[in-house]
Amino acid sequence: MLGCARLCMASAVTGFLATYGVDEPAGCYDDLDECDVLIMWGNNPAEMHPVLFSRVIDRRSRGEKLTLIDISTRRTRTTDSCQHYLEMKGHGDLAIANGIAHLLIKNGTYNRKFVESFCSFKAPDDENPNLHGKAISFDDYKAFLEPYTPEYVEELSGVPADQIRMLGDLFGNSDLKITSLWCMGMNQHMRGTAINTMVHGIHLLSGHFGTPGNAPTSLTGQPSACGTVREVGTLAHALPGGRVVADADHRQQSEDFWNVPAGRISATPGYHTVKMWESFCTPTDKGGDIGTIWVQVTNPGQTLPNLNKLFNPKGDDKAGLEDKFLIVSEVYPTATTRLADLILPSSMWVEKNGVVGNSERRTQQWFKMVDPPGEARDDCWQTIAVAHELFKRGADGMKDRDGRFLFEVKKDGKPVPIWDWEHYYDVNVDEHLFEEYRQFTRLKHKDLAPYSEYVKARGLRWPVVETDGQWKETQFRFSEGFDPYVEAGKGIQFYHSSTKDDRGQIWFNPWIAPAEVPDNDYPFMLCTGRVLEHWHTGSMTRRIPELSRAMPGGYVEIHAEDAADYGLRNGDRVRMESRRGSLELPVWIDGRGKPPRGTVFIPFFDETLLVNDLTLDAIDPFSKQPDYKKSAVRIRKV
Ligand SMILES: Nc1nc2c(c(=O)[nH]1)N[C@H]1C(S)=C(S)[C@@H](COP(=O)(O)OP(=O)(O)OC[C@H]3O[C@@H](n4cnc5c(=O)[nH]c(N)nc54)[C@H](O)[C@@H]3O)O[C@H]1N2
Ligand SMILES: Nc1nc2c(c(=O)[nH]1)N[C@H]1C(S)=C(S)[C@@H](COP(=O)(O)OP(=O)(O)OC[C@H]3O[C@@H](n4cnc5c(=O)[nH]c(N)nc54)[C@H](O)[C@@H]3O)O[C@H]1N2
Ligand SMILES: [Mo]
Repeated sequence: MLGCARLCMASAVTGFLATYGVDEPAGCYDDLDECDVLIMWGNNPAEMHPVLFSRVIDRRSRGEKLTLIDISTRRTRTTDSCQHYLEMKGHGDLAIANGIAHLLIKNGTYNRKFVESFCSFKAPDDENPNLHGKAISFDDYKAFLEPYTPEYVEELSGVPADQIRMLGDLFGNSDLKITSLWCMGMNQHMRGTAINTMVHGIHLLSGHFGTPGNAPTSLTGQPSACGTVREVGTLAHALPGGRVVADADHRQQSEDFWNVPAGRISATPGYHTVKMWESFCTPTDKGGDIGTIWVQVTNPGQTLPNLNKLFNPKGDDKAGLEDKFLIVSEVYPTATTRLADLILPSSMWVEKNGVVGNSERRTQQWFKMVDPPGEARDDCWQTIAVAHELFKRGADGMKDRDGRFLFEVKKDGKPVPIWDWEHYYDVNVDEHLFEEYRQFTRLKHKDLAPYSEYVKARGLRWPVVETDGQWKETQFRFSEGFDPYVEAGKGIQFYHSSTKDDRGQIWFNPWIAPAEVPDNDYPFMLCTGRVLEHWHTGSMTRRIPELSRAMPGGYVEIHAEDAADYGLRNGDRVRMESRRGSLELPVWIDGRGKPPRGTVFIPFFDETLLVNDLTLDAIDPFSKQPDYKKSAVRIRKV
């Protein structure tokens, strides 16, 4: 079964694990109300997190002084609101982060007390590559950073040395409160884990951490990517509550909570998303050992990288795929339902109960508002109904330790036939699932309150701990006075530290070039992403007439001088070609976004113009997340 988290938040997860030993941000949205400086590291919140961004812009309208800095590979609507625009090349962020650390150390403006009390240093272990790398000393760290002078950083990143010095001065000023935000620019990155750790690292090194307004905050893309993916453990290697399948204790704890026989959970992690699809799209006799995939709430036929390799095999490679079976639960016809063998119509969010968890650790609950149309059914019901059908046929996997149906739910002591749609809403299935899951949350101090508290509170940030009969949420994790799990007198305590000494890890990682860079054959760098009007693949938003009229179809943004070189005017059609595929699109010069010379941008919402025919499927070695932001392409006028 598949969701899309690997394509979105995997590098953020590995970045948190490598830094703090536990996933998810320490800060919260209150930081946006408190900070003096807000740095966007290659994300475009004016379009992608517009509600949150308006909270920042409102402060300005009220006359508050706030410095906004956009570090980006192209001008966006976010740039328009920022005092500083630092235009970098792809992967320039690796050099910039090292440049800031270099200056903090060289100028003696790093926070020595914070570092000595709460941090250790790490570098990649080249002999035995692993997420936790190897310990290094402060002197090693200093030596590694030595080459990253502002001038060298300018050479690597394209950002002028003076602007690197400006960042160094800001981080070196302990009177300022600095919040960093990032999203896909840093996660969809061949060194996504590395750059995530490095931005955490400069906040730790400078001590801009753990007080309101001082926070390195990874924004989630999918509104519930924290809750329904990371916390509940739906990545292939994960189990709920921060557990992993590779750990025998974690498997046993999960088997106990679920009351399933010991040994039920396989010790071998499942395939990560890209590998899973490669296997599904490879004939069984050629090693493609996945025969069936059930897709819910994602549209991989449009959103996976390098689609041609997966879904449009040529000649011989096509044979042998006849026995593969694709099940898709969807609300609308999409690029993926077109590939499906079986389509299951699904209810949408307002048509069912739900619980989500957002970027700031806030868990929220809602009740169904309208009935689903026709034969559309809740995804959760579909899962339970299929599980019950398997149970009826005697499948062991659908039985618990006592031989009962895995998803048995009782009311007044009697099981309710929730697999029968007529009875699904006789009980609140969500509440039962939530209470079962709640037991899992304590291991990593991500404690949740009982379901009924969320009905009352409309959202609480974990850890939520009961004190004096009150369920209290946590604004700032690891920080004394806020986080109930920090021991008195500690100040800051990274209580899940990977080095088991309450310390966070400050990483050195070298700059490296992107997996594919422009050359004579493919002279342009292609970045892909989103627009305000559409949600990802546009399956929902393109059906809304106002949005569709405002942003009707795909296009390629190109710099005016590059356009002139190719004799292109606005609206002219071009053929964009990469080593993997080609696509014909209209050009947009000085449009919504403005890519610098030598780069182009294509949004991915238009299912008639699949930009993922062009994108590269290179992945980060630890997070396995693809880099959709850097593919080499060429342009032909048609
Ligand atoms: N309206 C709307 N809002 C959305 C979504 C939507 O589809 N529509 N999707 C949601 C989801 S799931 C997500 S993931 C977010 C995405 O939100 P964002 O990450 O803000 O948006 P993208 O358009 O994916 O990313 C574009 C940015 O990547 C940066 N970039 C390119 N290369 C690099 C690099 O090497 N390093 C760095 N640091 N940056 C680089 C560019 O500067 C560019 O601004 O938006 C969420 N919000
Ligand atoms: N080129 C390129 N590709 C990318 C990215 C990029 O930046 N560039 N970004 C990547 C990222 S960060 C993300 S998050 C992914 C997003 O990739 P996807 O998750 O594949 O994209 P969505 O359009 O959000 O797909 C969700 C689908 O679920 C359906 N749906 C909505 N509600 C329900 C429901 O309740 N039940 C069911 N069963 N279906 C429902 C919608 O109609 C929609 O088709 O794309 C990734 N792909
Ligand atoms: Mo995403």
